[in-house]
Amino acid sequence: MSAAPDKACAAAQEAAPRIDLARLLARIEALAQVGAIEGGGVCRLALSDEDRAGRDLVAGWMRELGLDVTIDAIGNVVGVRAGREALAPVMTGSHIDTVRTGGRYDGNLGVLAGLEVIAALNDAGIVTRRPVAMAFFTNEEGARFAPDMMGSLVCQGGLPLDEALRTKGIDGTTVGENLARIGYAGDAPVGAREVHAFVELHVEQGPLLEHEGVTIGAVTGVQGIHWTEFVVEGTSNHAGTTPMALRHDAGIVAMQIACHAREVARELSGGQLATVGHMKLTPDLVNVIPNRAEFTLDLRNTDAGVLAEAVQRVFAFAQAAAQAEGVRITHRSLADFAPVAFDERIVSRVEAIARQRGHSVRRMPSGAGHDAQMLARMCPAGMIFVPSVAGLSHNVAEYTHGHDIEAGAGVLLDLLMELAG
Ligand code: HGY
Ligand code: MN
Ligand code: MN
Repeated sequence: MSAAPDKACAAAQEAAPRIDLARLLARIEALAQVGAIEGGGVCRLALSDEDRAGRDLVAGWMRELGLDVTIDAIGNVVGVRAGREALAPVMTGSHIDTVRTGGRYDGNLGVLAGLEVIAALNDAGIVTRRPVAMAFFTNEEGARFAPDMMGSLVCQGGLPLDEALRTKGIDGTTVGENLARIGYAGDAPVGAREVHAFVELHVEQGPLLEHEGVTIGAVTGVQGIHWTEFVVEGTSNHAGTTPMALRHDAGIVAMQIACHAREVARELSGGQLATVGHMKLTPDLVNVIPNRAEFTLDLRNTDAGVLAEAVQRVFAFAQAAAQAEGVRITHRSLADFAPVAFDERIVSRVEAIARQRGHSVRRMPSGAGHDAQMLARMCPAGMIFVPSVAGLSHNVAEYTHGHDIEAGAGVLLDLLMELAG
């Protein structure tokens, strides 16, 4: 009886897996048609009909590739490719929900590159020792339902499922209602799955890599994120008959706080960031002093101490400004995440593999929040960045060159294979 080919021989027969860029770009293009908006961007707010359509498309691709697909109670969708041994999987993934003026790469690239890695392993007939999983998490953006990274946060145990399901969005409906409405209130328990390691490929969404001409970012961590919703209540009155000294103008206090937040960001060291992205005045009419102002404040910093100081200074100013104008101010936290450091073993492997593949690489923190920062609470996690043209994101003109996508997906492939043995 001829000797069975030994492992080395069998291994030699397996072609080395490779990223098929055309296939990956075709999927990016196809997904970008779901919720497509003027200018080449995408609007797929979490749990919207467009999000459902995107989910159906990607989950269909996952099943076509033979993955065992499960949907958990917060709507996270995970596909697992079996390994030789029934061990905790190595996972990759990101999100496919977008902001209202989203691009086609934010989140989507990480999910579809994960899918491409699965396809490459299938094509090469490779069976890794550990299972390889790929996922898309619910409501990473937090633009409709706060906080951001909601699905991965619930999965990790940082936000109770029932609290997440009760969360009201900017349109007054809840996460639970919408999850059921789009048919993604899954029956798999949240957070039941052990994960051996997690790696997320994502566009940088900032200007650094392009500015320095570097192809790969070995992401060291994610900066702290602090979101607050303020409501200011004053007295509506006639714009033409009310003397300035007698006003209780909710709108001007909101605007003073927004301007002060920018001043604090300028004065503080360490790259403090401040953004007022949403502001709504009531009754929102040209000749009526607003009696209500609602606005959000997004404060971020890689340094937790400086971030805390920024919060303290803006909040103190807000109280004083409200008192001076004789209006009432209340606030509620929408998100409060400390800075996260990724696992040095993952960061250094991203660096080394990028170099082995002949790419320039640099270490850098992430300005944006990502699902990887939540997975980092439960397993070794890290991220791979690729350049964003003109540093644009959360903008329909968001773009990343094909050769950079291929580079990032190649590093992801090698790292996942290494981690999965
Ligand atoms: O806001 C963020 O950083 C992310 O886009 N959710
Ligand atoms: Mn993202
Ligand atoms: Mn985003």
